[in-house]
Amino acid sequence: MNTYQLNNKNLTLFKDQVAIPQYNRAEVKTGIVHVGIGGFHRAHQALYTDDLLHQEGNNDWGICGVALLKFDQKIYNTLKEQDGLYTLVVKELDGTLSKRIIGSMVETLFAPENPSKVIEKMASDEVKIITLTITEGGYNYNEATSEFDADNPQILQDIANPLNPITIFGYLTQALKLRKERGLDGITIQSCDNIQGNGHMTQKMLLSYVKMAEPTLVGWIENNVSFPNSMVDRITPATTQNDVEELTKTSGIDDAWPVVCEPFKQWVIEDNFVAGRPAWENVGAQFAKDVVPYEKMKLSLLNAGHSVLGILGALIGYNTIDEVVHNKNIATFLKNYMDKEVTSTLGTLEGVDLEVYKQSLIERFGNINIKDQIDRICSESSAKIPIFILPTVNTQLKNKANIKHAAFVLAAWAVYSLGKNEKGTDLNIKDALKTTLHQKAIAAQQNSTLFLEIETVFGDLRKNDVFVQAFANAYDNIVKKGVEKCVIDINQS
Ligand code: CS2
Repeated sequence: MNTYQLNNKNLTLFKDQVAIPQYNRAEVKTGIVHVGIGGFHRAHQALYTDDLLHQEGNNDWGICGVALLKFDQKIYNTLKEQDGLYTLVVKELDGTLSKRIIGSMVETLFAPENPSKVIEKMASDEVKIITLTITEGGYNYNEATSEFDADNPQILQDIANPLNPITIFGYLTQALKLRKERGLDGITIQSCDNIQGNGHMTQKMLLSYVKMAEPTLVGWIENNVSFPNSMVDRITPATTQNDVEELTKTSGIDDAWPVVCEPFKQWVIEDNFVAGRPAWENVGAQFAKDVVPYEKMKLSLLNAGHSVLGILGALIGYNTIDEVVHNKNIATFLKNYMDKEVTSTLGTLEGVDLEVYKQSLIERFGNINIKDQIDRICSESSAKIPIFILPTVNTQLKNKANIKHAAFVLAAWAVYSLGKNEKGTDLNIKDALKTTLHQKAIAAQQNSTLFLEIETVFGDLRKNDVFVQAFANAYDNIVKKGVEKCVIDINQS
C-alpha cells in the first residue's frame, strides 16, 4: 500500500481507508483555544467537537491547540506539519480498530516559541472559550495549605515577566487583561482535568495569581469570566510505536502521532458559559446543573482504581493495567476498596447505579486491547493521590470508618518510591516530586511513617494515629511478605 503523510493536501487520499472530515476545514473559525494537546484532549473534546462540526451551523467552534511546555515541542511539530490533523484509533472490545481522521484542531501554536501569539489568540474576539488539560499538577495547588503555591519559582518568573509567561496563569492573566482593555465580552475558562471541582479550582487558583500579578483585574474576572466544572472520561493510553506502524501498514497513513483510546467516553459539563458554547449535547455530552458529585464518583472510583492497580501492579512486576486486574486477588482487593471504603463517601447520585458503574470499571480496566501502561498510570502520583485517594481517606477517618485498603495502597506507594519492583527491576518513576519521594522512601525504611511527612501530598495525615497505625502495619507487611500475599490476607480478613 502507498503511504502518504497526513496533511490537508493529502486528506482525501485516505477516504477509502478511514473516515475523514466531511466539512470544509478552511471555513471553520477558531472559537476555542485549548491548552494541552496530548492524547486525552484529542481522544475526547476534539472528537466531540469534530462530531459537531459535521453538523450544520457549528463553524464557529474550531479549536486552536496550544502546546504550553517546552517538553511539548515534538507533539506541536507533528501537529503543525500535519495541519492539526491526526488519526483517532478506537480499540473496540472485540479487538477491531475503528479509525478516523479528526479535523477540529484548525490551528496550532507553540507557546514557548511565541508567547505573544498565544496571548493574542486567547484575547481575540472570536474566541469564546479557553479549555484546559494541563494535568492535575498544573494547577499549582498546595495540598498542605489548600492554597495557591505562591512560592513556585515559575510563578515568580511570570510575575516578573508578564509578557513572557511560562505558566498557564501568566498566559490567562495577560489575555484577560487585553480583553478588558479592549472592551471585549467575557469568556469561559473550562478545565477538562481530573480534579474535584475542576472549574472551582481553576477559578480559585487563577484569582490567587491575579491578586498578586494584576490586582485591578480581579473585579473584571469576577464579573466576566465563568468556570464551569466538568467530568471527563475516556481511557487513553500512551501511543506506542506499534500503533504508529499498524496505522501506516494497514491504512497508508503516515501519522507521526495518532491517538488510541477505549470505546467508552463520557463528558458531563456544568452549563455555565458566559459567552455561548457549542451544542456538545448534540454529540453525546451531558449538561447538568451540578456535576461535582459525578466528578467525585469518577475520580474516587475510576482514577483511584487506576492508581490502586498501577501501584500494586508495578510492585508485583506487571506492565499493563489489564494484566493486573486479571489477577483475581488484586481485582477482589480493588472491588473491596470500592465497596467498603469509597462507596459510602459518594452520597446519592441521581440516575447512576453505582453497582453497575463499578462493574463497568472492572470491565474497562480489563480490556486486553487497550493495554494501558502502568508507567502512565503511576506517573505524577504525587499530584494524583491527593485528588483520587486522599479525599476518601479523610472522609472515612472523619466517619471512623474503614481505611485499611487505602492505607495499604499508600504504603505500597512508599515502597514503590524506592525505585525497584519485587523482582528487583528498576521502576520507571516519572514524578515532579521524584527526588523528595525517593529521599522519604529511603527514610521510611527505618520508620515508615516518615514517608507521610511529604506535606504537599499528605497534608497533616501524619497526625492521625488511626491512619498512621494502619499505614505502618501495611508497610511492614509488604516488606515482609510482598504485595500479593498481603492482598490475599486482606481479602480474607
Ligand atoms: C488515569 C486517567 O492518569 C491517570 O492516572 O486514571 O488518565 C484516566 O485514564 C482517565 O481519567 C480516564 O478518563
